[in-house]
Amino acid sequence: MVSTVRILGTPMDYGANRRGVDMGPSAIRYAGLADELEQAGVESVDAGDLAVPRAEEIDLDRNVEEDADIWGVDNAKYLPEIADVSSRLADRVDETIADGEFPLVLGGDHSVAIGSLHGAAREADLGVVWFDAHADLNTPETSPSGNVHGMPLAATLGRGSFGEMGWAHAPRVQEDSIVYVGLRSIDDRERELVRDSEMTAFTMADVDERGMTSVVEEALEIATDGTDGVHVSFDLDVVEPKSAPGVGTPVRGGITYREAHAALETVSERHERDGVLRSMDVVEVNPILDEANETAELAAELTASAFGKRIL
Ligand code: 4U7
Ligand code: MN
Ligand code: MN
Ligand code: MN
Repeated sequence: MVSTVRILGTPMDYGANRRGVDMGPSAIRYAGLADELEQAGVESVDAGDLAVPRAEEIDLDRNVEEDADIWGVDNAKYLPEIADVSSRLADRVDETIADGEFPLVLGGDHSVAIGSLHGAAREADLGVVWFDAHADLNTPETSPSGNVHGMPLAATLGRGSFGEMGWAHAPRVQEDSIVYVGLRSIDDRERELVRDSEMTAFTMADVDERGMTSVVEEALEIATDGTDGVHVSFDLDVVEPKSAPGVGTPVRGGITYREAHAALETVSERHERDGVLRSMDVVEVNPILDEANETAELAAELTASAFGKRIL
């Protein structure tokens, strides 16, 4: 059983290349998240949304070169805004855990994970299971897009120029406790970074070969080894775009609707045995690109599976 789940909406889209992902938290709530959690037998409280200034309200004339002056970094769009939101989110996550509740962060683009991980790893050595089509390991130095949602794991690990950024780097997250599930779209320079890292990567080919349950069981073995708890980060683009069309960066060949449920049911089974789950985020839902809020509904259902909802 999970303690009371505290919903932390984080309507941030600075990290993504498409507007609309800032409406993710509303869409997931509208899709019935609270009911789904109730059906899972879990109590939840909604802490509302973190204040994220609208992109239209910030100075659009301010360009990347000015950011570079502030941070000594170019090629990381909206970095000062992301730093501000991340620090505030990290405080909320840390507070939630200190209050004995479970932080469920609703994104927003995947840059929200920088704050979730930072907060969850303040008082604990943290393992991570990262469900994603993408590796999200670019640094500003390697990123082909400059979009920070492709960089959160590099930020957490303090790689490249993130090493100087205390709001990003979370030293109690160790590389060898991070596990990917569902990878299938990796940039050329990023591929080397993943290969040379101590992270474990279960690609779609591994899911094909071994089946989702076995992959997630092993992912949890690795992420719990030598840590105090596990953060699950679920990027909806890990799912096949036919079942999850409302994402900014869809990639064919993803996990099926059923595999997605099996993955999170496996997480909840493990959690029921030994309480490994510490925090979670559900990210990249973009209702503007969705069909009839289907992706947000899936996000709500999957969250319930993670917290113990069963068919029978
Ligand atoms: B997501 C990309 F170049 N790798 O860095 C990049 F392909 O959070 C995509 O996983 C990143 O959705 C996708 O911009 C970020 C690109
Ligand atoms: Mn991602
Ligand atoms: Mn992704
Ligand atoms: Mn995406």
